[in-house]
Amino acid sequence: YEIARNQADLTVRESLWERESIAKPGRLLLIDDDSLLRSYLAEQFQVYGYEVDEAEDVAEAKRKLYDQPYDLLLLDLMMYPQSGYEMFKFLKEDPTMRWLPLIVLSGREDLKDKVRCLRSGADDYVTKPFQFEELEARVYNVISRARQFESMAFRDGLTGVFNRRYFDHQLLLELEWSIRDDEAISLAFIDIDNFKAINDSYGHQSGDMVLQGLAKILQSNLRPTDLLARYGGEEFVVLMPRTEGDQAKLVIERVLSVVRSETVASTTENQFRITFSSGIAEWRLGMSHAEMLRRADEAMYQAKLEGRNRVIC
Ligand code: GH3
Ligand code: MG
Ligand code: MG
Ligand code: MG
Repeated sequence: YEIARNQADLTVRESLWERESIAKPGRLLLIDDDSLLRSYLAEQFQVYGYEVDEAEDVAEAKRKLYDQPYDLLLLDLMMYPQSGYEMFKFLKEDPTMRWLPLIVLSGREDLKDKVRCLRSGADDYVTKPFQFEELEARVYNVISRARQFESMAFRDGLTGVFNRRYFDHQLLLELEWSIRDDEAISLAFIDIDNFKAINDSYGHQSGDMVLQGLAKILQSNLRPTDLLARYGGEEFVVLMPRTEGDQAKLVIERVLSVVRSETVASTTENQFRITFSSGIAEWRLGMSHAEMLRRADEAMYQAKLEGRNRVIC
């Protein structure tokens, strides 16, 4: 495995990470019974900025997978006592690991093996001996595509904030964590006031721009730990961990005063200003996630009834 590292190329890649502030190219799990090869690969990938973990057999790989998340698995086929094919079965059965990126790195050059692995869900198949630069480029591509796909599946296409599916999933987790740590958590429903009028008077495209503009203002005025999502047409939700109801009300009121004072979107002819109404629900003992959503929604309707452009807890 003596492969000269291309220093120039590496420098380019390193400065790319810094410029784009991509934290790490990825966390890899190397599954191979050949300890020499594992240490060689670990060292090389680390030079390229990857975090690397090793497993010497399928059983150890399974343990590590339950322990922490990985961006990609590099899998050997010929291993003892279980072959790499056992890994495919294991991954397929667990919905959280079904789509884990995987590249087979094997000495087997049979067409049958290659096809079988690709059909079982491998993203790529590289035969030994290999050139490290080529392997790294393939690993990099597979991880980038997986990240791209993930961000598309969890984000709202118009505004770029999280979508409802992701929010619902995250709400369950965050509630569990708050209950376990005995901490407060609050949820805000935000609904634009008289939004239909913008669509009716200026067209759907202007309406879309307003939604994008509001999403931007919300995102930049919330804390990094707050979870913002577009929940419906002109409805956004914000989940605020470690935040009590009154604090959450202050946060959303502050955001509302920013929204009130700014132009959320503009065309050559028009500048759009909006307000919103918001309802807050603080989690209470025994409350389900559905009830929390319902309460925030009810409070939001109360805000509409009381004249809009306000926050009710
Ligand atoms: P209220 O203050 O009571 O909330 O009044 P409203 O007009 O905001 O509420 P209503 O529910 O009557 O109207 C919401 C409108 O949002 C209707 C729908 O056409 C529009 N809408 C929903 N999704 C989108 C979208 O993606 N783009 C645009 N431009 N409009 C959307
Ligand atoms: Mg082997
Ligand atoms: Mg609405
Ligand atoms: Mg509305």
